[in-house]
Amino acid sequence: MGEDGERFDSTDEQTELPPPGERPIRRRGPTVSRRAALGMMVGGAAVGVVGARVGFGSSSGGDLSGIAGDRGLDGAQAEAALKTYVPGGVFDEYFIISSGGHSGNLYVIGVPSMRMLKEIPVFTPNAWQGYGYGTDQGDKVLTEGADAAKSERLRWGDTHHPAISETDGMYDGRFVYINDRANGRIGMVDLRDFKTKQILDIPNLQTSHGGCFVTPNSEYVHISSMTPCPVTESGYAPLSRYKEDFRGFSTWLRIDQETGRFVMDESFQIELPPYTQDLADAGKLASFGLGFINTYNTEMATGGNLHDGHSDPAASLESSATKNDYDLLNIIDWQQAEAFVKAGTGLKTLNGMTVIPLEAAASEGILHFAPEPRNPHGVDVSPTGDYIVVSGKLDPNGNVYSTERIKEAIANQDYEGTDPFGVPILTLDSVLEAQVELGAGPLHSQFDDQGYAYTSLFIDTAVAKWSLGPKAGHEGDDAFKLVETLPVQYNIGHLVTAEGDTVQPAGKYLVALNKWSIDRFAPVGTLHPQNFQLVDLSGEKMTVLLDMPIGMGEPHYVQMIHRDKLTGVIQTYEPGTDPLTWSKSDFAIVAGEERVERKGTDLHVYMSALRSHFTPDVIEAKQGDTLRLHLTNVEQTPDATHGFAIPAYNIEASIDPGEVVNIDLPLTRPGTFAMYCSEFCSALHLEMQGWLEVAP
Ligand code: RUQ
Ligand code: CUA
Repeated sequence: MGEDGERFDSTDEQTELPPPGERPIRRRGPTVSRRAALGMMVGGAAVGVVGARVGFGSSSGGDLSGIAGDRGLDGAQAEAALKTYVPGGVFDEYFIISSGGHSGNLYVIGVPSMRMLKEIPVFTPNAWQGYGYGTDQGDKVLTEGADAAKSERLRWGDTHHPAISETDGMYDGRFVYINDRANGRIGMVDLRDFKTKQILDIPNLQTSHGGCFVTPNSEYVHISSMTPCPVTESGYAPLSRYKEDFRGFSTWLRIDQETGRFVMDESFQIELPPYTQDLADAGKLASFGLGFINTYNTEMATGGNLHDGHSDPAASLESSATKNDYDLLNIIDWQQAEAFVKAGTGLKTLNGMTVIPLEAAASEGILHFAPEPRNPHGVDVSPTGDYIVVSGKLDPNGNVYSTERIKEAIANQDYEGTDPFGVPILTLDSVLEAQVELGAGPLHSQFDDQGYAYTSLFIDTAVAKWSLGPKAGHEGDDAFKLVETLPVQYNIGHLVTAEGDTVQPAGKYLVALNKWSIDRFAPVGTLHPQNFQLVDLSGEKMTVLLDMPIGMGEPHYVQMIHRDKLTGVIQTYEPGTDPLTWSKSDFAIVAGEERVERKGTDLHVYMSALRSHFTPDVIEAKQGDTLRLHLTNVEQTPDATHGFAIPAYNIEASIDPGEVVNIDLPLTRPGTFAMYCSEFCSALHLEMQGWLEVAP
């Protein structure tokens, strides 16, 4: 593992690369032919590493520029190929942890190669990893995280906003949290083994869109409601009582620093008005202790555009939720909230959650509002925490709020009044520092290490690069200025820069998360994949390097973490480990301890898996028994994972080296059923099979 990325750095001084589409290549000095330019570019780049222009020919005997020419690649494309190719055995410099949208899962992708490394099952069963197919790990996590009233067998989610745990405002590579936009849930994945350990169905949240973030020292993971829900006892309230009976919630889940799990008796919610809460972000450094949530539909529209057979477009939710010129940015002081909860008075309990009532949030300085241009989408805090960028689908500006001004305005009670629920609204003038016209449909912003922000423009289908202000090193004319706009393909939603949500982003790479791909890939039916586009930020101008199709679900947000941060990743479990608890399983065995114990109708089978056999490989049971299978992979060789399937009973497990898996299986129908190892583990993998006899 090594110097990938550096080797072909575009800071190479001999070349000046044109944006794609501008030909031929121009160099400082005399114009040269495309092939010659490419040859020199490659040779020049090699100098930095090997110190001489030796050993950089083509292994097949041709010259590299010839290969590029034969493949029809121009200089810029060949350079992009060199900048993104990562040889086998060399590791990518960054990892993207991506939401998976309707797949309900997370993806891990290498940068700059844009190779898919892993799918992590979270809300959706996954046969490969045996998640949700009869094992305690998958079944327990999925069942505990599914509201029984909804459905015990809730087997899908819509993942939107991953949040990596942080220490001192930097990703620390310990845990990642991911919300389920559809069902108001949150999942926790341990980045030691990249497995989901906990799913929480959050009380009082029906849905949750973009409100997921971790505070700078992983004190809390935050998740807010999207659509408000009724807070009546039955859970029902007519829409005519929307204002009275519906509420939103900002949820602060305390993180156990050892396990990454949610500590419910130290978690709380802040009751919010029945607006629609959207994106959110944590304050950091200058704004540490604050949280920001965008809202729209402060009109409290509920729709209803069809009456007695007549449609009334003006009454649609869409038009009635876009009437106000301004919506309201929620500014939450979570330390104040924490202190209020600790004091213990004036709280209420709602469905098991400690809740700070709206009136208390308003009167105790826990919640303030600031006007924001109507129907905003993204809210993003700059690396130093000094600027809060709000962008709105219907407003062409990046709206920059200043932390300093917000604090002053709160101290001076610079209010223009209150909302209908008594929450003080700060005057816009007192808190807004700048508006930067960026283009049509600004959604989300990310940051680099040079004081620039990058904002996605959905309608313009572009990335806008612009400078922040003095607190980010840009003074006078240099401040708050649009610098460059890069077209992307097509209709970008989110975007991410390397370590972009931390106090020290790396810049370097940006990935545009495009909703549409249209003509970028061969058609594969009516629904095209999304398009992740890797953008090089290291040169003078932004350049698109590579397209990556995402053909499973629709990702929303992603985060990009340096590989060096993932220090805790294990290769094998300690012998006999239960991955859910990280402790030694009560059911662990070592080779030689395999046995069958009958306790009434419970048939306990302690089974080992070792290349290339299960012991025992025949299980004799009776109909009516419950098979309690305790399966230990007794290997310690990395990657020596075995599978275990009893297809007739819908069982599929994956047992990693050192892992113990438990399967509880009521044997309801008789038969003699094949069981087999479902992971190609060895030359005699196909011999790794056995029988389950269930006598009538
Ligand atoms: S939101 S495309 Cu689902 Cu994160 Cu803005
Ligand atoms: Cu064990 Cu295949």
